[in-house]
Amino acid sequence: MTRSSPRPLPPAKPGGTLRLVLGDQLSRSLSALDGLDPARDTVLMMEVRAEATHVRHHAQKIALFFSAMRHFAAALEQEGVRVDYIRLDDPSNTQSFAGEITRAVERHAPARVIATEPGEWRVEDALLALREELPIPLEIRPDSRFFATRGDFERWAEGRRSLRMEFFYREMRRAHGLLMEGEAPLGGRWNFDAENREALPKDVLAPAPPRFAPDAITAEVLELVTREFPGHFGTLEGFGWAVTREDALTALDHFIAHALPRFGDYQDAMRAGDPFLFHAILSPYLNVGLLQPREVCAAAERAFHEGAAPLNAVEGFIRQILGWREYVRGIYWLKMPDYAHSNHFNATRPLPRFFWDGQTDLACLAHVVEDTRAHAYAHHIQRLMVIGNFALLAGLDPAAVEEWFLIVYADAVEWVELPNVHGMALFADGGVLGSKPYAASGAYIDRMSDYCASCRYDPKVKSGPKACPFNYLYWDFLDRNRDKLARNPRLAMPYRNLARFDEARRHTFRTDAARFLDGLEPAQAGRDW
Ligand code: FAD
Ligand code: DLZ
Ligand code: SF4
Repeated sequence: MTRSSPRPLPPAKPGGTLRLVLGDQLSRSLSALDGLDPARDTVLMMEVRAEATHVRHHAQKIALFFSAMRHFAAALEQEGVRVDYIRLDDPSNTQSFAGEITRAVERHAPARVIATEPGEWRVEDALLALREELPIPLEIRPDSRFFATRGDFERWAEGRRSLRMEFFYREMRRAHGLLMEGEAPLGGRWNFDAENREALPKDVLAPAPPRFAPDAITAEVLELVTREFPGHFGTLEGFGWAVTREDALTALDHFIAHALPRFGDYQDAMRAGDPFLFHAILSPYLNVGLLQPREVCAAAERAFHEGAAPLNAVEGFIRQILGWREYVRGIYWLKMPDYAHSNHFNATRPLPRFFWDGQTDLACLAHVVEDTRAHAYAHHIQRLMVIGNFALLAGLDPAAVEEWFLIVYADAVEWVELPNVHGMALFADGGVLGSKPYAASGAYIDRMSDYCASCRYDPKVKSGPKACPFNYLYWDFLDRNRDKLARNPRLAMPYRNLARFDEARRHTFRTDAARFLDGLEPAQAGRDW
């Protein structure tokens, strides 16, 4: 089979179609595979250094992509499909998509090339440039795995002053008939978020997430990644991601049976040393294509109708996929490439070193960086309200923060990472995606986690050496961005509270914040971790 015997594939019969499958397109239903003729066509899959190193991805992320790609190629071959699988260590590999597609066109002399829209603007730009160079047509098909096409989102967005997720989500519920009773939302409400904000009591234990022991293909990939990408962030120890569709389906069943029933209640909770809680841990599988959003939402809806999970959990979960996931993709393609360059707060501070080594005495940040290093995973509130919130309050450079998020999470593909970081966490887009920044003081983290119990800082103290840095950073953030935020009706309450502090108090916040921020050691560019 392709991945275990890297012999060159004999050229295809001339006149067939070369079909591209990229690393995040591992779905048998991929539009590039529609109409595949096994007798004449060749599927091209490429492990290339350019993709593995354009940012220095977490080692588990590279291993997940490569192993899932190799398993997908093997499954296609078992079906009798010709797969030209270019391995990273193939001596003739040019190590870029453009180089490998050009070589494959020379080798197989196809009549045309068919691709599916890539998940990143950068890759699509390169494909469009290559199309100008190739001697044969290159067709790029819409990605039909999403509920909404890029065109559907554009039509929804057209003429709207405000592009809020909630309204898009309602349209999607109607269009796809999920959790609907005729024209009305099931249970009489579109959104059960108000019931989904409980802190996690000590005695509530979360189910252990399923882990999948590496098989021979994965073991070979783990060796390759160890050898070829030393110094990338993160550990490969305990690698347990599903890399086949069968195992990804097992992970889905596990979530539906064991975690979904309490997903809603504890969606925002955090616990030291346990990043998984009642979360799905399905985003890497959805994003590489092993699972389809439609089947995941259908499984959750079925659990509700069978009485296995309550509506607040099921609606909350479906909203993440049918709502947020589709919505951020729509925003990404609507606004790129300019979107990535906005910087609403003119934030320029370099990334602190502790983002890589976790060495900080802010316990919440140390825990989330460690979870991230160990698992290439952290759940939504850890990303948004700990790391993202800190980056927002500290005025970190959005481009540096975005690169970090793209590197460290196994599920990070730019169409989903960028809007979440740039728009949701950093408000660097000035409010395209969110109606207000998710800025919060230490009180929020204290309420939703057990991190503060082991921290040298006190979330109840507002200034001085014992104060939780999130507290003075929060007030200083509001104070210094008054001109950009004070008129936002959703921030009326915090600005009223800020107004109650006299100038001396505000000065203390300012000086505490400056002292803290000046003391942050910046990460060294190009350093190995
Ligand atoms: P659950 O919490 O169980 O949610 C279920 C599913 O809903 C997820 O698998 C995911 O597919 C989807 N989902 C939930 N929230 C979002 C969201 N905001 N946007 C898009 N889909 C969502 N998600 C990624 O897939 N890749 C990223 O690179 C990524 N970066 C993020 C960066 C920041 C700063 C923030 C705040 C969020 C980011 N997210 C990203 C969204 C979300 O945090 C992850 O999808 C989620 O943590 C994945 O874990 P899970 O599968 O256990 O999700
Ligand atoms: C993330 C990733 C990595 C690490 N390596 C590859 C690769 O070698 N070959 C490939 O086809 N895809 C890879 N990917 C995923 C691509 O970067 C992905 O296709 C883009 O992020 C989306 O356009
Ligand atoms: Fe984080 Fe502040 Fe709590 Fe420490 S006290 S864990 S810094 S929120």
